[in-house]
Order: sequence, then structure tokens, then C-alpha cells
Amino acid sequence: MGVDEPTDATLRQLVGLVDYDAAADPFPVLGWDAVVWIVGNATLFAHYLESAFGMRLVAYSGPETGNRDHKSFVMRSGGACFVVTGAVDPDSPLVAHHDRHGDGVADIALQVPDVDKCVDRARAQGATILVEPHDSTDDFGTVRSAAIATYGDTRHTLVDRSRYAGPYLPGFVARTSGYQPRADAPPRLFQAIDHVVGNVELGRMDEWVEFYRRVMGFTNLAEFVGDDIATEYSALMSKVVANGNHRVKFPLNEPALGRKRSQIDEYLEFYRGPGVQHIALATGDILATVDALRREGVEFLATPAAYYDDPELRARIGRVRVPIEDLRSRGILVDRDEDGYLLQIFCRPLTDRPTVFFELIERHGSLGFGKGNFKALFQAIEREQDARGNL
Ligand code: TYF
Ligand code: FE
Repeated sequence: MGVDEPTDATLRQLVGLVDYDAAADPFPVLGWDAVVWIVGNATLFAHYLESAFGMRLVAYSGPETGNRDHKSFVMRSGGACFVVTGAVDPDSPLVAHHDRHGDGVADIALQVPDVDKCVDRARAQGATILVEPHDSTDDFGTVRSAAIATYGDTRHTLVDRSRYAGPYLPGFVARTSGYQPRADAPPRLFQAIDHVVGNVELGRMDEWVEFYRRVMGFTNLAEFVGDDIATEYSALMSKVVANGNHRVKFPLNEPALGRKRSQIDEYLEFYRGPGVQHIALATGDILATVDALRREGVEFLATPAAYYDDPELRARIGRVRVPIEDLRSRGILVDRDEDGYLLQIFCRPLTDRPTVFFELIERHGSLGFGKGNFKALFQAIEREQDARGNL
């Protein structure tokens, strides 16, 4: 893919990539292909990803290219690819999706070396095949793909692009925009997708963990949120699954009975069912990224000042690459485990409904998800829920 794609050595640090034997995997996954959004106005959403999040338009499909149904803008930042799609034809099936869910992620597309092998495995394990394996061809070559259903109306398109050299998929044309980044903006604000989190209904988390294990050969990562954290602060339970090389990590949340109505219940109500809750974007310099995003008016969850004064937390954090003051002034959270530490921050919901949001994450050895920050984080989320009139 693009020249901006991080090397495996960089990804080891950025997202915790590990070696593994793909030949022995019945459902080998190489990594992310694209996160595909269905939104009410793709033209504006794409511009926001470009102007605020520093992504670059690389390809396009729409009425001008013979696609009368919808517009799709393909945006990249390093190895991360987002495709933003909105209906043009009022009778497009996309209209019903948007009517039900609002703006959101419809497809977490994954790159696989052998689409047919994966679909055979998925079918044998009882998964729903939404699109059978097929070739799409244009002057740049051939892409083989298929799609399987996951939680809610979300799907995984499985893509083998090893025989394709075009800018995205057949039907798309290369396109850039006239957008001129500020002279002092970093060349890119994030380099890769670290993880994509799904919210599922109460009592269904283990079924979805089992789906990823049985159908896609994913394994559980150690990090999980148990009853103790769930009832006291977060009102959610969470487990994490990952593919063989750990490039693809899926935390799965379900609501838990807490002191207040769960943030996951709020999501499920506004999204009208299970769906993608957040996308964590890996950056090598979260300070520069947060500064650039704030300049563009991107809003973050407020971290209480007391967070940085908590002596227990300070002792656990130890030394990180910058003075704590530089984190405090930006509201960046820190977590440390036996492998190292991570810096993270959460954006407020991107869309009108309180549903999907971005996380920025800078890893230094830690392969966790910020469990030590759950208390501060979930208190901040509760304050936002209160402001929205949540009971
Ligand atoms: O991905 C994770 O698990 C962390 C923690 O509403 C998290 O980012 C979980 C739920 C949530 C916000 C963050
Ligand atoms: Fe996360």
C-alpha cells in the first residue's frame, strides 16, 4: 500500500505487533483493510477527517465516476484507511442504515491472504455469509473479497488485494483534495489503527468473544473488566480478542448494572443496537497530535485535575517520556503495567448522537487498554451523560 505505511518494526512499538505462524491459522488475518462509515453527509465528514484529523483524500467513487447510488471518500493517515460513504440516491439502501443508526461504522474490513479459506471456515462454524467470495477487476488488477456478519448491522469484509495496484478498490478513482494543511501541522496525526471496540447487548459479550475465537481464530488478551470495576465505576464489562499477529484487536463491551445507567445502554439506545463504540488511533507523539486537534476545535473528555495529584497513581505511573505537567495541561491519561506504559486520551462523540468516538493512544511497551484509567475515565463519561440528561 501507500508509502506512508508504517514498517513492521514501527508497528511493533505503535500497536504491539507480534510474530505468528499464519500457515497454521484456519482464518489468517493480515491486518486492517479499512473502516467503512455510513454517514448523513460524506462530503462534509471527509472534509472534517482531512481538516481536523489530518487524513488525506486518496480515492473517490460517486456520480462523476458512474456510481449514482452514493459518494465514497477514501481517506488515509499512515497505514490507517477510512472510507466515508453517504447516499446520493434517495432510494439508496444506505438511507435506511443512516436513518436507524445515524453516522457510524458499518464495516470493519480486514485484509486476508485467502478469502475462500476464511469463508469456508466461517461457514463451517455457522457464521452468516453476507457476500460470497467474488472477484472485482479493473485496469489495476483484481481484488477478491467476501463479507461476514458480526454484531448488530456491522460486517467484516474480507479483502485480498495482493493482485491489485489501484488506489482502493475497482470502481474508485485516485483523487486528492485542494486542502492545504497549516504550515506548522505535523505531517500526520496518527499512523495506524490500534483497536476497534464493539458494544453489544447485556449478557452477549461472551457470545461475541466466542464468535471471534471459534469463527476467526482470535485469542483472548489478558485485559478484561470484571464485576468489581463494572459495578463500582464503569457500568460495563469488557474482554479483548486479537488476531494472530495482534495487529487487529477488538475489545467487546456489554452493559453492567452499576450505580447509574450504563454508558453502553446509552449507546445501544442511540445507535439502535450493537455497533462500533470507539476507534483507537495509534500515534508516536500524542502531545503534538492533541495540540493539533485542539487547534482545530476537536473536543476531548475532561480529565479532573485531581487525577495528576493522586499519589497512588503518580507512584504507579513512575517516569514517562515527558513531565507530568505536559500531560496535565492536555488532559492526557497514563497507565502502566508489567510490560511498560501507555498514554491515551478520548475525544467526545464525533456525531450528533452520543455513539462513536475516537481515542488517541501512544504505547511504550504496554499492550493494555488503560485499565488503570477506568475510574477517572468513567467518571468523566458520567459527567457528560449527566449533561445530556441521563438518569
Ligand atoms: O478500549 C478500551 O477498552 C479502553 C477503555 O467507554 C474504554 O479504551 C472502554 C470503554 C469506554 C471507553 C474506554
Ligand atoms: Fe480503547
